[in-house]
Parts: sequence; structure tokens; C-alpha cells
Amino acid sequence: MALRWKNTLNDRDVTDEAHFLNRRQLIGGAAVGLGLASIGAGAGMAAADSLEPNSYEDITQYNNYYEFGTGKDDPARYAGALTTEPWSIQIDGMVDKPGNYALEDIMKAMTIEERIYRFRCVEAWSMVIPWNGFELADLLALAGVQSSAKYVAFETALRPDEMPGVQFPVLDWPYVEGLRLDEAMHPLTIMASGIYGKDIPNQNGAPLRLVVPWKYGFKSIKSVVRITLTDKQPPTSWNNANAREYGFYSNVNPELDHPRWSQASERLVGGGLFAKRIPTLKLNGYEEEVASLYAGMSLKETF
Ligand SMILES: Nc1nc2c(c(=O)[nH]1)N[C@H]1C(S)=C(S)[C@@H](COP(=O)(O)O)O[C@H]1N2
Ligand SMILES: [Mo]
Repeated sequence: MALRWKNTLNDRDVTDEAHFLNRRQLIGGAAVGLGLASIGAGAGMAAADSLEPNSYEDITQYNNYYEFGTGKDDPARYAGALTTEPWSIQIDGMVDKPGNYALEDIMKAMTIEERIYRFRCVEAWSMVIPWNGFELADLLALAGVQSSAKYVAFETALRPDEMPGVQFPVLDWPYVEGLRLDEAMHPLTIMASGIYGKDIPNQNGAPLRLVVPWKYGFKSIKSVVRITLTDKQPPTSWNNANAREYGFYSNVNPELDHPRWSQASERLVGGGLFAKRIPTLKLNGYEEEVASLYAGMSLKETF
């Protein structure tokens, strides 16, 4: 039977949204307990299970994707121009099998599951998003990570002809991000190819984007074209832009304010006129799963 966190969708499957919602309700409750053990990251997901996802409209109409402009509605308006077929990801650096991996080949090799995650932007808004995707660790295993590797660097496509925002030097393009290898290998870290059982829309980072739910949203880099295994901490776009305000780790931390605003609470998108501010949770609610990654490290000093 379909377990809650391992309910496999077919390669680039398109599921009717209503049916999808219905199925999720049907397999709630007791089935959850069975699914959890299989991936060994239970508690936060059990908590996430009680979360109410944002609407498809909220998730796909209110975005940050600066390559298409800095307005929240710019990505939905302009990202349609991004060509996502064909697509491939160059995986290189400290791997056994470097190369250009075609998206179709990646998707055939991966098991797609649903993950309902909290998503917290550094700007202090948040959503709950039902992603479809696979663990980044499974993709890295395809390429064979060498023992010398300590970090993973990511790069977004740079297409001046398709991305009206890159004519402005808001960031140094292409958008780049990075994770420590143990963060990248953690079972909560996924590459998302869908939302609500449909192919991920361009404005959300089609065809494949990173999702790291315990970090501020800007770590979750969109439309990835290159993944490089390295032994040096890679440069990251927002850290390059302002190192004092945006660190390499950027773990969600309600106890460490941004220099220009509080991070203690967040506005849950979609609440309308009476939008409620909710308290921000340490490591965005995934403390039980990921706190051990930072044992002995001050999350205030190393942000
Ligand atoms: N390439 C790229 N990736 C990006 C961004 C961007 O501007 N360019 N914005 C980041 C920020 S700040 C956030 S909050 C999330 C937003 O993801 P969403 O639009 O799917 O909610 O994407 C992140 N990934
Ligand atoms: Mo963000």
C-alpha cells in the first residue's frame, strides 16, 4: 500500500489536484506511523503531517526568483519564458562519475515521494508546501561522492534571453548556493520536481530545485543546472551580496535577528486581511532531526 512518505508517483506524473488531496486525507492517521520508520526521520514529519498546506495559488503566485524580477508576482508573470526541455544537470568535482545527467535519466532513477514541509523565507514570511521530489542523497549516489568531498555547490541556469531580471546587478549571476556534505546527505534535503502532484511550475524552480526545510528559503536554489562536490566551502549568492546579513549556514533561528528585522515570528502567507503571525521555530521545526548536524557549533556565531 502507499505509505505516507513513500507514496511513489510515476515519472513526472500529473495527478488531479482534488484527487490528490483526497488521497492524502485517506492515507492519514495510522498509515503515517508505518511510513515514518522507513526513512528514519519521523518526528518532524509527524508534526508536519498536522500542517495545513497553503493553496496551490499561494505557492505559485507569491515567489522569490530574482532572475525574473524582484516583485513577488514577477516570477509568475515572467518565468513562463524559461525553457525547461531539454534539461540536464552537470555533476562534477569530487565524484566518481562526473558528467551531464539528462533530466529524464535522473527522474527514471529516482523514487518520487511527497514531503509536506514548512518553508520560511528570511524576509519573515512562510508557507507550508506539499513538494514532490526525491532525496538529494540519492542523486549524489548516482554520481558517486568521493571521500575527499566536504561541500556541495549548486548553480542555477543563467539565460539572459529568458530571464529579464538578470540585466540588473541585484546579485552576481548565476545564482549559486552551497551546503555542507552532511547537510546535503540528510534525508530531509530533497530535490523537488513537483508541487501538489503536478510538475513544479517555472516560477517555483522548474524542472528541479533544492529544498532544505530547516534553512531560510534562499538556500533552496531553483532550476539547478550544476552540482559540484568540493572540499572547500563554496561561495553563495546572498553571502556574496551581504555577508553580515546572510551567512553560509542560514539555519532558521528565532533567537538571532536579521540586522534589520526580527526573526522571532513570521507571517503565514494566505491568511488574508487577518493573517496571523506565528512564532518561528528553531531550525524551522526540524530541530529533532537536524540539531545533531550542528553539535558543538554556536548557531548564533556561525550563522
Ligand atoms: N535561482 C534562484 N533561486 C532562489 C531564489 C532566486 O531568486 N533565484 N530565491 C530564493 C528565495 S529568497 C526563496 S524565499 C525561495 C522561494 O521559493 P518559492 O518561490 O518556491 O516559494 O527560492 C529561493 N531560491
Ligand atoms: Mo527568501
